[in-house]
This record gives sequence, C-alpha cells and structure tokens, in this order.
Amino acid sequence: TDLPRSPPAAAEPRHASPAAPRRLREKLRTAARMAGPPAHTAPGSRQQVQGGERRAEPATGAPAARETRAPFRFDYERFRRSLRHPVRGRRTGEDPETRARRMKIKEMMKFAWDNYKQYALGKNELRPLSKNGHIGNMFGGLRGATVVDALDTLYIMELEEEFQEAKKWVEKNFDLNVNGEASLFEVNIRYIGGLLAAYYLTGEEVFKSKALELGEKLLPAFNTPTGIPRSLFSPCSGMSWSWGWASAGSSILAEFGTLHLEFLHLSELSGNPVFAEKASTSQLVLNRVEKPQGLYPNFLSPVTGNWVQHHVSIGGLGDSFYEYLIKSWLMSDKKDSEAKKMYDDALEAIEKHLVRKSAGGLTYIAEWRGGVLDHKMGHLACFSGGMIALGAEHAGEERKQHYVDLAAEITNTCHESYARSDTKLGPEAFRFDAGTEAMATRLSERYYILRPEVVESYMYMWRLTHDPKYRQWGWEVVKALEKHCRVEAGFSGIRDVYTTTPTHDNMQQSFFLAETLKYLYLLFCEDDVLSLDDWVFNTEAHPLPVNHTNFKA
Ligand code: DMJ
Repeated sequence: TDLPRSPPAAAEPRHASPAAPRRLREKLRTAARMAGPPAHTAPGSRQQVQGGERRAEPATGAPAARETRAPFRFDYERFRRSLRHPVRGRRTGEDPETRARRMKIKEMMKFAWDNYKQYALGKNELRPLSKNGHIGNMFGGLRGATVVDALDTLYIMELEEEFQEAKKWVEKNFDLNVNGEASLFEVNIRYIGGLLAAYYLTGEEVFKSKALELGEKLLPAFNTPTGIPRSLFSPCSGMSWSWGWASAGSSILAEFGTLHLEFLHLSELSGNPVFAEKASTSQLVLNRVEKPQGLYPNFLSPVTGNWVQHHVSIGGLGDSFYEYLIKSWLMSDKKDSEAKKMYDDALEAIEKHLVRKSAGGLTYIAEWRGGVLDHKMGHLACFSGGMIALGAEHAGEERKQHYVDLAAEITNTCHESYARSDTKLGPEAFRFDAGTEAMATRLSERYYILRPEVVESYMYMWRLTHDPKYRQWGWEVVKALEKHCRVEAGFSGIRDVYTTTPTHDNMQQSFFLAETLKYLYLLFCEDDVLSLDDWVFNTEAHPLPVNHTNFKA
C-alpha cells in the first residue's frame, strides 16, 4: 500500500492507499502531523544551515527522491527547554533514610552492571552463577541487550563511569548488520526503547542514529494484508513469521499492540512518518474490529484482521497493549483521543467481566477463556495497578476516586502474593480457587525471575498517593532481593519463592536493570525525577518524552 515518497503531497500521508477508507486516511494524516511534515524547509532556514544529519531511508516502497528534500533535523535543545522539570530532579529536602535506601538501590545497580561487564559484556544477559554470558533466541543476532536496557538507569542513577562504559560499547560494538530470527516486540521495547530514552536523556547522537537504523529493519514485519505485523522478523533478509505456537499464524495482542510509543518517537526524530503510520494502522484495525463483550482477545490474524481465539488476559499476551493505550494518549499530550477512548472502554469491560473479589476480600483480575473465567493472576498482570493509577487522574472527577481505589486494591493483592511467600518475593502466577488466595498452586508457577511489575505499581501508587506503605513494601522487596537473589557475581532469579533456601536459575535478566532497579530507585526519589508531567515509561521502563510540542528544527 505504500505510495512513492515524491513528490511530497502537502497534507496527504504518503503511505495511505488511495483506496483506504476515509477514517484510515484521517488517522494517517493525524499520525503524519504528529511526526511532522516531510522536510521541505525554505532555503536559508536554520534547518538548512545546521542540517546535515543522515535522514532515515524508507524501508518499503519506492526509493525516496532525496534530491528534493532538505535534511530533517530534530531540535534537541528546544526539546530540553520544553521539559517542565529537571530530568534528574532537584534533590532537595529529603530525609536521610530515603536517601540511604536510594543509595542502596544504586549500589545494587552498580553490582549488577559490574558483574555483567566483567563476565558477559556484549552478550545479552549475565549468567551470575556460571559467570558467563547468555545470548538466547529473542533478539536474532543482536547482542548487548543488557547494555542497551541499562543505559538510562545508569544515567538516572548518576553512575557516570558505568554509563560511559555502556555508551562506548554501543559506539564501538553494537552491530546491527546481523541475521537471525528476532522478536519484533522484544527488539522494540528493549533496544529501540532503550536507545530512544538514552538519546532523549543525553542528546548523544549515537543513540538516535542506532535507534533509527534499527527501526528501519523492523518495517518489513508490517508487510501483511492488514498492516498488523508478524511477531518475528529477520533484521537482514527482511522476512517475517508468526510464532509456531500461535494458532493459525496469528499475531499477539501484547506484541503488535506495544509499538506505538517507540514508533511515534522514531517518526519524531527522523521526520519520516512511516513509523507513526505503521503503529496507527494497528491501533485503527483494533479499534474497528468487533470485540466480544468489549474485550480484546490475545490472538489476531494479520491476514484477515479477525480474532483467532477468545482468550483474554491482562497478564502475558495481552498486558502492555492496554498500557500503551493510556500512555499513547498521555504521550500525545492528551491529543490521541481515540487511544483514550479505547483505554476507557477496555477498562470498563475488564472491570465488568474480569475483575473479581476473593472470599478473603482481595481484588484480582481473572483471565477469560471464551466466556469462562480462570481465577488466576500472573505476575505480569501486576503492572495493572500502576496503569490504572496512572489513568485515574484523567478519568474525570466522578470516576477518579473509583480508579484510585481499584488500583490500590490490585496493588495490595500483588503485595499479598509477595507477603504470603517464604522469600517475600512473588510467584510467576497466583490463584484464587479451591480455598487458595494469592498463592501459586502449581509447581511450575512458583518461580521469580526478577520481574518488575509489582514494584512498578508501587512506584505509580507512591507518586499518586504518597502513602508511605508503598515505600515500605518496596523496601521489603529490596531486602528479599538481597537475601535470596544476590549471589557472588550478580543477581539471579529463583525457582521457588516458597522456600527460604531457593535454587537459582542462573540468569540476570536485562529487565532487572532496565525496570526493577529503576522503579525501586524512583520509588525513593522525589517526584520531579523523571516527572510524569514530562515522561511516559515504555513497557521496559525506558522514559520517552511527552510530546509537548513539535521539535522539528
Ligand atoms: C519486560 O520485558 C517488560 O516489562 C514486558 O512488558 C513484560 N515482560 C518483561 C518483564 O517482566
């Protein structure tokens, strides 16, 4: 459906098919506007004088008519001036205990990083027991997932030397010309998100150029009849696939629904609207498709645009799709009203059909299988306390208190899943059936792999309410991590949270540095550090700026 880029039609998005329905064309126009128009600035403008950066090439469609375009330049200085709070805050008037706790979390980050650097630099994760690196199969041939995931946390924690080490690796060793089968979702949230955040925080061009170069490599995954991307792609060959386990070649809601934030910023920084258009097409298809009881099932065919199975979950397979709806609206400076409406409607349907209270009074979000409830909540679903807290403020006076209460209840339930274990860390999934409340009932669900979702919700609840219990709960997690997950050469997941002598899984996940430690640190910071007025966190906790204005130079 791509149309040639030249000549650039003033307001018409270049990737819209002439046959595209009117709403799609309108939507794409809005996306193109948010990304800024194609660069054709008048000669002699500041852009031309200062320009010269490489402009992203189109990944699909006809070649660009480069000679007709002035180079696009994102005005970083102007962007920084638009922020309402200093990025790392003012650090005024805090009590010594809060500071000491924050410093402890900083020490944990340094320990995690130093060991990764010593034993696994350039691999994707550290194996802290065997003291070597892990590559895995999620990122195709890409390497250094922990480096890219850690960049912004190192920066925010003022671990300057370590940040420079990470930056140097990106400059010298981060190779994008690799092959292999990579997950579009994982590459987007960890690599693109990590690089974008590092650029916005520091203004270092290397992060921007790597993000844009990698972004181009993701585009072929969108070449499907609906524009909904497939789950896997090859960075070199441009081919894409669905997961073998996803029925009927379907794409996964939490994967294709978790691109919007990063893709809008790729357009913002490159001046190339193609990224924003791709993300907006997915949103539009989802908005239009009929939803059973207003719910979004987890599997959708990228060929027909229809649901493939009626399994609904706020945990794995569905989770961050909902998160990106409210965050897309916030990131657009509250302009993307379609995303907000989709979020409001989805939350209403979730509350009606999935939110339940246990006999012991714990509120939880069940899963839904074709109308039948599975009274189980995954650790992943615990992000929802934070998400609902984030949205509560914007729910209107009538609904605000209701959502603050709902967010607090869900966060409390997730805390219970930690408090009821012997290690004070939570299991991968917990259930509310046969007399069980907030505990795992299956051996296969008793593990903890350093996941962030529960402390993520503590952080949002703290910022919303300033109830000291959230800092207290966060500190309990710090102590439990130190006691059960810290080993000689890093932090490791554990196989059973219900024993005080757990065995370790020998893996320091990159999201431990990107998310778990960052959210814990922010819990003990003043609210102006990465203020929610200025930033939204992508689903890997990489901060992306709210689009207060258009920063095209
Ligand atoms: C992270 O990669 C992200 O938070 C993602 O949204 C879900 N899974 C992990 C952490 O648990």
